[in-house]
Amino acid sequence: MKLSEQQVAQFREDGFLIVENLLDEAEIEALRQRAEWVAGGQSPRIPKESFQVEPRVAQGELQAETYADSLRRMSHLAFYDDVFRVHARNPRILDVIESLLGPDIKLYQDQIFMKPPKVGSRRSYHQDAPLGFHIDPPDLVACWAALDDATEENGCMRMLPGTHKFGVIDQSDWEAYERKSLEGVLPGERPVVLRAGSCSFHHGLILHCSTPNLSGKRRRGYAMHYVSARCRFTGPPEKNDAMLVRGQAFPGCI
Ligand SMILES: O=C(O)CCC(=O)C(=O)O
Repeated sequence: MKLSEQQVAQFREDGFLIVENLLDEAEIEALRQRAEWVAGGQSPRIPKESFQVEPRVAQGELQAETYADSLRRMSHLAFYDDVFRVHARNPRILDVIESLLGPDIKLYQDQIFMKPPKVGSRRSYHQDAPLGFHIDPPDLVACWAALDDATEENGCMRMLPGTHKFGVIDQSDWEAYERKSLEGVLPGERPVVLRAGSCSFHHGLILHCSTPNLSGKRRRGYAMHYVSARCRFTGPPEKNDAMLVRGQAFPGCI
């Protein structure tokens, strides 16, 4: 399932790439059921810090029908739970990542963005790599797997192709993109519409956002942030719990 040269070239040009139907129905269903179980508070292993409630629910402005439908995201699941760990090591995903990052790969973090119906909020424009990843160089690629169909109505991600070539930009520039985006569709902006089971892969420096879920349908997406195991880790060593998922680790690196 390695990418073709053309797909790699497209990723290098645009900063993202869609691979349709990468996961089969059984894999998606196993992830959905496990996500439901975890969101229902039934896993004794996943700590409460892994759960983030939608801000407007937390502030009492909105109510969700269930706790699961109040959640914005659940993080670091593959580090505690076998079903998510199997997904993190899925050879079809890792083949794609290897085509983009090389043979030595670690999982840095993973998050299910729950985007519940009516309640799921916007994620403003940002780049991933500067958000506390502490790696040099920022060789980071995210695999975002659609657990439900992701549409413009239920708040799919939106990418600004080519912006990964800017390098790390100032957060005030992210905010400028965000302000303009709230006024209307930005020039070149592309909605990442995906059928459940399809995955998008995005570069750690591409500018992207996701819109609120205005629909009555869920939009869960499982984002795995992979890094090259050859990156230097620039944070405190005790914060480095990245998990080797393919190839080898190197001394002094993440
Ligand atoms: O799923 C979302 O709403 C946001 C995802 C995102 O920003 C990411 O995976 O980097």
